[in-house]
Amino acid sequence: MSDTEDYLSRHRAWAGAALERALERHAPLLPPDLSPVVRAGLLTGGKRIRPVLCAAAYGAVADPADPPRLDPEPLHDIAASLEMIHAYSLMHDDLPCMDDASLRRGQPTPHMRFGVEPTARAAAALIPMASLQALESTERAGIPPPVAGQIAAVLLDAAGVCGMVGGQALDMLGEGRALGEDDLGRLHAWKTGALLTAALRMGALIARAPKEQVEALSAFGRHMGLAFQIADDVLDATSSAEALGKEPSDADLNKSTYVGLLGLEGARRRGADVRDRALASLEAAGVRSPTLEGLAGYILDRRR
Ligand code: GRG
Repeated sequence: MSDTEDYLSRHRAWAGAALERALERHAPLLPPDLSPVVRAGLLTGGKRIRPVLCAAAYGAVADPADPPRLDPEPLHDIAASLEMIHAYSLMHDDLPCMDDASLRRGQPTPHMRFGVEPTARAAAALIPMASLQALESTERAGIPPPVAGQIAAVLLDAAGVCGMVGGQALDMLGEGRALGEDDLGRLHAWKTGALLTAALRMGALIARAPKEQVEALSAFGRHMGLAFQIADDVLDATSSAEALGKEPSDADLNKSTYVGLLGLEGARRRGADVRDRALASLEAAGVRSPTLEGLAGYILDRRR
């Protein structure tokens, strides 16, 4: 196991624990029939890359003395809000009216287990739950209200119409059409890149890093968001549904991909180039983080 894989498996454990805490806090708000559906969407596997990136960004720029370093638990609770938005998006994305997916993370998708209507409601319930999680956990962490508001706004902005929801709309409009590189870039910058960028930006804001470092980590996130998607397209073209734990594939859905646009080798080269640009953004701002460097390598070379 590489150092980064080892790092990720340890860090996945705290992300899971933070999601359990979030469920305990928010469960009383849920109609009883939705609790198991939310639980399945949140806690069935997943790489947890978004909360891990958030905590890694915090670790890269937090000053040990000023402000006093956060205890791990409040930091993890804030980071969990990203995974809650991500989980809702996967539940909705897999519904029959969208990608109609039967397999995700190696398991039947929530709507296959619990039905379409409860899954649609459970996923929708996760949106306000994630928003409250971001606001309440920043408050519990003692982050001053203006910064806490900024952190929550970063999350919700990334989830919104110029972020994930907007990217999903472009994705659906693009099905069956051959998109050029500009259109494909915009689609993925919104659909996938925005939330990954938010993870890094939130980590930097929690650390109350200087503006230059906040922007450098955000630029790292934007580049790595694109690298993440290119790696996804390469995996989709070279791996099986069984190995990836998800179906249908992009080809089944008639979607434009970087492999379709640039060829397999071209897509791999582009991914490496974008990763290098991500690392250069950190270097230019003097941010030294072996953890983020390792995660950048993992994002490109992962197997699922
Ligand atoms: C109604 C237009 C409209 C939108 C609703 C459904 C939705 C909002 C957004 C979908 C966004 C989406 C599915 C983005 C996919 C991003 C992505 C690359 C997912 C896979 O992420 P991983 O690999 O998954 O991190 P794991 O399973 O590891 O968590």
